[in-house]
Amino acid sequence: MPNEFFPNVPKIEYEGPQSDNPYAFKFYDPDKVVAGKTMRDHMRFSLAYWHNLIGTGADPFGVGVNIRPWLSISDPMEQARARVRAMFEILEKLGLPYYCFHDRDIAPEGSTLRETNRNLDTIVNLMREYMRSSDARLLWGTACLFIHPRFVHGAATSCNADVFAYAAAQVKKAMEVTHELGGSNYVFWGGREGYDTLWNTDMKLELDNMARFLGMASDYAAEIGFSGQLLVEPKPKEPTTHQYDYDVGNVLAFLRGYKLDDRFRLNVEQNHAVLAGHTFQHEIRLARINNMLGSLDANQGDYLLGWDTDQMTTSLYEAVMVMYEVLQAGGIAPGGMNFDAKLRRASFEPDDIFRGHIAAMDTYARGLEIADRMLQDGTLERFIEERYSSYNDGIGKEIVSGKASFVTLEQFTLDRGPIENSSGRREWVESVINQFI
Ligand code: XUL
Ligand code: CO
Repeated sequence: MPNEFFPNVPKIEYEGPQSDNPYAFKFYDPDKVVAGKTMRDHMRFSLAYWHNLIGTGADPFGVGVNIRPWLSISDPMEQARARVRAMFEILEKLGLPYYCFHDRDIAPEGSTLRETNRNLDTIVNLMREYMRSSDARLLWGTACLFIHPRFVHGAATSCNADVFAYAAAQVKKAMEVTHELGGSNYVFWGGREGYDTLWNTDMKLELDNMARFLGMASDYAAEIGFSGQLLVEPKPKEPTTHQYDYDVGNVLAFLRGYKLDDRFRLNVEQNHAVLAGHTFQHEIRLARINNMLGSLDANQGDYLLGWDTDQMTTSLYEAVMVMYEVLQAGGIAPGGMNFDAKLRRASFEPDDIFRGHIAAMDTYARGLEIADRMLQDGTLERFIEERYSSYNDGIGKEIVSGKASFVTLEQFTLDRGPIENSSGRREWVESVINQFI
């Protein structure tokens, strides 16, 4: 077990709800079987490289505060190597089975793309070395198309064709290294794909180009034999005023409109759902019923702040919503639950990385057990079935089987008496959930 950067943190074990050990799981018991699968296999938890190995805790009002010994190494490649060591120490100590990264998180840019790719290869080889003696696997890779100044106007939706070309070349390489590391998925988050004002924007060209870009990417994935899922991650705003991949509904329509929907699925994130004015449950449900649910960025936004706070999930209610949908989807694999989450700025000690992940892992573990009990009991599902039972026979059956038309529906209705409705019983339904919690 590596023990270089977090000497005070032991391997985190399950100790049960009575434990007061901050470095122990209270509810996440990886080998415990729930609904026919171990908790480990249900959750497929993943570490986000950027928040944990790169994040400094800087915000628009203040400098970085995080104590991260590896960040003080001045040689960029040496620092990149140290970050890999720190990551594997975190993964092993937490027993996290997966990790995710952006290409530029793991290795620094050189002066040309060729030099940058060389740096990337060096670090990817090092990661492959570590993976030989670790159980941790790559959940997904992605490309950072938003930090460097060249992406000031976006990447695939930039007004500058040279930038489109650069982004394509960068994603080509990012897909190759994801494939080399055995990644299960590849993610497209449209970093700056959007606009600040329509008064300077050719929206039609930008959207067409974004579709062209995704089309080329999926062609290239096939060319190199990458059989993992390709995932688009919706987000409505930040950093642009309007991001094109607004929410699940919007991405779904976009992919269908450009005939890309059979090649992509969705990576759905709680905080992005909230920014779009939806619950996470809404976004997961919409993806699920359209067979587009690919993976989850498992975090939590602050309901009082209007930006992407990317917090560790500690709300049990949120976790129940998530696991209720995931169980009904038949699981999240080959996706996973990636902690695209950072610690609050005031939680700056290295050990907070562990406390934060333990908190979130325990929250989802409880969510899983509660959702499983709810589904086994079936009270809510029976209520829903009964609520829509008018579509099981008579005129309802004619409607859903496609036999009805406006003419037959008029004939059915013209001489009928008043219609009777039943209560939706929202308060009772929500109280049933509380009984399980
Ligand atoms: C940004 C965000 C990204 C993606 C990966 O809000 O969620 O970190 O998950 O690019
Ligand atoms: Co995300």
